[in-house]
Amino acid sequence: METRFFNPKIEKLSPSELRVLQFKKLKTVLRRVYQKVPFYREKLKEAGINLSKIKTLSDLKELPFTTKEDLFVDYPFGLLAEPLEKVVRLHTSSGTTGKPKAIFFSKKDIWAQAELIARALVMTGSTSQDILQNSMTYGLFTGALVMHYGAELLGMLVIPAGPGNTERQIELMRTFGTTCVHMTPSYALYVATVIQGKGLKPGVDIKLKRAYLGAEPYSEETRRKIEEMLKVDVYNCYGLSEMGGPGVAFECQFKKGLHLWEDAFIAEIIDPKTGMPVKPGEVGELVLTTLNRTAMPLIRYRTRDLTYAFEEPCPCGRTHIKIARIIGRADDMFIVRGVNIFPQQIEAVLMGIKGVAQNYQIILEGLDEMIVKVEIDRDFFDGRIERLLKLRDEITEKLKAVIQVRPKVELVEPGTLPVSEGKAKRVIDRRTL
Ligand code: DLL
Repeated sequence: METRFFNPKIEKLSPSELRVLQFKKLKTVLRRVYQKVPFYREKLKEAGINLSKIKTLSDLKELPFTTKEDLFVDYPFGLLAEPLEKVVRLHTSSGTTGKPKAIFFSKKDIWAQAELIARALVMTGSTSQDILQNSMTYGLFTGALVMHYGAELLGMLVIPAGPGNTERQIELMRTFGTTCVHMTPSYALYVATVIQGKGLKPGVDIKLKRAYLGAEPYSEETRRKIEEMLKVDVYNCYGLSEMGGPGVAFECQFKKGLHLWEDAFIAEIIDPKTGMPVKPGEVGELVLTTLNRTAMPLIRYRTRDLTYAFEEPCPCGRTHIKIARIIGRADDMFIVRGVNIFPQQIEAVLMGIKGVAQNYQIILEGLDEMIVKVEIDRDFFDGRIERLLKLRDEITEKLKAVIQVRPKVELVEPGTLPVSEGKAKRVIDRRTL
């Protein structure tokens, strides 16, 4: 694939030029939050920070973190750095506290994020001739609207399908010749299964070229499965509402790590326990500072997402740092019999096993029991019980080898487990511990 750029000047800045740009923007952001956001003024004062002492980018690590809890301190408007008349949009994202996080956008924020998306779409080979079926949820969730604006900025034809009603999704794909879709990976697996079940031929009846999948973690095995089933290139798209939604980091054509736009964010990877930077290439929590956002800038925001950075330059020519696909969220990790487990480890094992269909669920019960319910291909339910038992044993042993805990594996027919159109809920914890 030929490498094209939406904003070549910025995308190809040399690493040293990028650092200069970041530092210049950082100074402006710090000055703004100090003047305009009482919460940050107090926080910086409390930490004894004198902004004139911030002389290089590495001084950033002297500044205090912003946490999800901080978003609720002067809820909902307390972190605004612009007067309300300059704020044009609200998005929310469910928090751990029950109240949703309220994230505000100025006009500038909306178009700045749209540009990050447009860059990413071009980076993966899309052009204004492509037709994007946007099957994320429209509404308070950033997923659909933010992508929508980015795709329109590039000039794509956007079909604002929203999620669900899979029959209609397929109908839209066939009628309008959809070439790209944007959805969650769990929904993409489901749609792929329905397309297969109808006997439709990808490439013939359905002309998809690219699937932009994000909003929840997924494994390389899931990517491969969707690519095979739909005959598409799957690109991973990462983002979070607090940073403007999707488009914070995105895979290029080489699919080896996600470029994180460093003219828009400063990324740090820290040890979640100590708050100190990890060694290059080590896994840690991603911490982001916004450089462009005007309505609600955030300094050293702890995403709770675990990843690592790639050191080597990317053959696509973009200089912006690459992060690995999100390994898990610190919040999603669960502990069974003393072992730390991420749902994604289980997903990676399952999606690599022949016979496993698209859906699974993890149930934690009793004192510390772990049940993994797995949908498997329909032809396994043909009465040959030994074949079923063999598959069950294979799944159990492969899971045990990776997660160190032997789960109880239950095989179920395809279509039995709940399908999520938005983010999948993989773990149900009913333990009585
Ligand atoms: O999920 C924004 C988004 C929409 C990203 C559409 C990509 C596509 P939130 O609802 O605020 O925003 O949830 C953010 O979702 O901190 C991650 O834990 C997780 N997440 C998002 N993208 C990915 C991804 C949107 N590609 C939270 N891989 C983040 C893994 C992801 N996890």
